[in-house]
Formats: sequence, structure tokens, C-alpha cells
Amino acid sequence: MILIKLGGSVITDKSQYRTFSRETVSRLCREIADSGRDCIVVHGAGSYGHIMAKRFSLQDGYSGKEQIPAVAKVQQDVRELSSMVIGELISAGIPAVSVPPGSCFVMDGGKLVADNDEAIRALKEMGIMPVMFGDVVMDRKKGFGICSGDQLMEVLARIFDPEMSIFVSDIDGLYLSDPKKDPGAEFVPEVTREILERISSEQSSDDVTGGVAGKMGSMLSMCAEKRACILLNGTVPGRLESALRGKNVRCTTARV
Ligand code: IP8
Repeated sequence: MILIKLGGSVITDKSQYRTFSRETVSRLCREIADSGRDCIVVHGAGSYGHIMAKRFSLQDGYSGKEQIPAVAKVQQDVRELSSMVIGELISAGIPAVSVPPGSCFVMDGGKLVADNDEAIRALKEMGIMPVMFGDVVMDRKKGFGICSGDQLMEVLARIFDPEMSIFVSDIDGLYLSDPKKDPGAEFVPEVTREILERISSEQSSDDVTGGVAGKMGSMLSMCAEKRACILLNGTVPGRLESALRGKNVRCTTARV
């Protein structure tokens, strides 16, 4: 089984509140279906989550009642996004259902407590893909917090023990500086914890969940459990399908 995270940067326009990249999502879902591989998809929140979460500091937990309508609105927005992703998966021939983490998991000081996995296991056994996504999740210590799709990838990897995990983004992989600002940015084909420490202090992000450095941290903890873990560019047609078919593609591989 292969775990795939469709990042918010490929499924939405992250600069515009609630902008769904339908054509790209539709193509990626067809690539997953055409590969014939057994997969589980997780997706990010993109502009359906980060913009509003940042405006109301939802990632820091409860600080005042003016945040409460934003908690409800972000939950509504990411559910709407998920419903559109599910629509594209079903159109590609993949039976999939949305499983909102905020409705079945809690967090404890920012750490996801995912002991309630019976429904997702049962869905998978029935041949239905359970699709989770970055969400606002209630937190035992902070009131609420943001659960990223990357945290869900780590949890699902523990539950389903995938042979490979693929993070799909809008960049070819990891660079030593931001390739969108620096055309000469050096590409990193293999990332280790040491390389990551150098990069994370150098790059800032608009993401409430840590951007590329946060993702790499998740990838490194996942591959520590002996799983191949790669980051690739989903805006390039065919790249995800090639990776799913076991071909060598341009990507960054996490190594411990
Ligand atoms: O896009 C963030 O999830 P991510 C979730 O996977 C929210 O980092 C609600 C901002």
C-alpha cells in the first residue's frame, strides 16, 4: 500500500482564499487510478485552511472567544475542500470517503491522539479509501489546534505500514533556498536530519504548520520506521503516476 499526501500547494492556489485547483486534482486522481496501485490519499488544507487559521492564530490554541467563529469556518472550509477532492477521486473510479480528523481524533498539546482508528481500518478493508485532511482538531491542553496532513501521514503510516509514502507538492523537492525566490537554488536529492537543520533556520513560511521544513521533519520520522519516503512535484503531469509505477523520477528522498 502507498500513502499519498496531496499538498495544499497543488490542490489549491495558496495565495487566494478558497481557490480549488480542480484540473490538477482531477489529473492527479486519474494518475492514482491509472497506476493500479493500492493507495490512501491524505490532503492538505491550502487556502481553505492556512489563511484563516493564521489570521486568528488557531495553531496556538484558544486565546479568546473571537477565535470560535473562525474554528467553525475553517472546519467548514476544509470539509468543503475535502468533498471536492472526494468528488474527483470518485470520478476517477476510486471509491473514497472523507474522514474529518476533527470529528474522530483529538490532540494533546499539539500531538495527535489517534487511538480511534476502527472506522478507517474497516473502510480500507471494505475497499473504500478513507481520506483524511489537515483540520482544526480539539486539543486537551490548548482547547484546539491545527492538525496537519503531514501529522496524519505519520499516524496512517503507523496504522497501515505502507511500502512507500509520497508527498506531492508544487516544487520538485527540497532546495537549499526558496526556488520561488532564488532561481539558482540548489536542489537536494536526498535529505537527512543534518541537512534539514541547516535549511529550516533559513526559510520562513506562510503555513501555520511549518511548510517544507515541517514536511521534511515528518518524512524523516516516517522513513525512520524503514519506509521509502519521497517529495515530488505534482504539477508535472505523469510524475506521480511514474513514481507509483516504481520508476525513477525527480524528487527528494528522505534518508536516516
Ligand atoms: O495543509 C493544515 O494542514 P496542512 C490544516 O496539511 C489547516 O498543513 C486547517 C490549516
